[in-house]
Amino acid sequence: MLELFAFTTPNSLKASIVLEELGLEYQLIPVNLRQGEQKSEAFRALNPNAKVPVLTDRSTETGGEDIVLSESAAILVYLAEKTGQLLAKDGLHRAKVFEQLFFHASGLSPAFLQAFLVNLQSPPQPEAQARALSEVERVLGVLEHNLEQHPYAAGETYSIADIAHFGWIWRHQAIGISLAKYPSVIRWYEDVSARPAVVTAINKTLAITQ
Ligand SMILES: N[C@@H](CCC(=O)N[C@@H](CS)C(=O)NCC(=O)O)C(=O)O
Repeated sequence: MLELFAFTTPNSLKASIVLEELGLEYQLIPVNLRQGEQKSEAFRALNPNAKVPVLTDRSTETGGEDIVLSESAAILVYLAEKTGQLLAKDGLHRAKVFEQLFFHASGLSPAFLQAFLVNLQSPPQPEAQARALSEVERVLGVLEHNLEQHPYAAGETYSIADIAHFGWIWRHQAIGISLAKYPSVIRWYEDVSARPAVVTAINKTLAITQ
């Protein structure tokens, strides 16, 4: 049995999308970040870093050992490998997926998070906002260049790399970014948004706070 501890956030959405794409049954367990539930002792026992998402896998196929996993990229890789989908077993495509996942975790995700946090500051910090947005624009430019070459983030086929990027780009309006300058990103974003699994995951993620 799979459990996903999540909230209405970009990183949670990634985990929900991969579960829906793979057709896996899971229980969605809300962790209310606004009420600080991520800092509770019970949640810290699952993830000492006190952040969502967290996945637990209590499947019999894990040999009786419970798997508890944090970090959205690690969750994507774990579930892709568990099912043999959305990540090539070897070769160049696998390397390209990892290239995108590391770019995501070290570049795109921190840039979006920083811009999101700076936007929440009161009083507003225009200089910090401009600096954060310029880094978001830079990483979007990198993604645009990538998506000009092929339909998906890691090449010709949809993979967990697309799911990783989509999680944050889904929230571009919340940080005041327009995608208008990035036509290939728009083409890709519309394509991924229309996938039934992505629609379901977004609805479930939004429903946590509705
Ligand atoms: N690198 C982590 C980041 C996780 C993360 O930043 N989660 C945010 C929500 S998107 C969170 O739980 N924030 C609560 C907090 O920082 O107190 C991942 O990819 O899973």
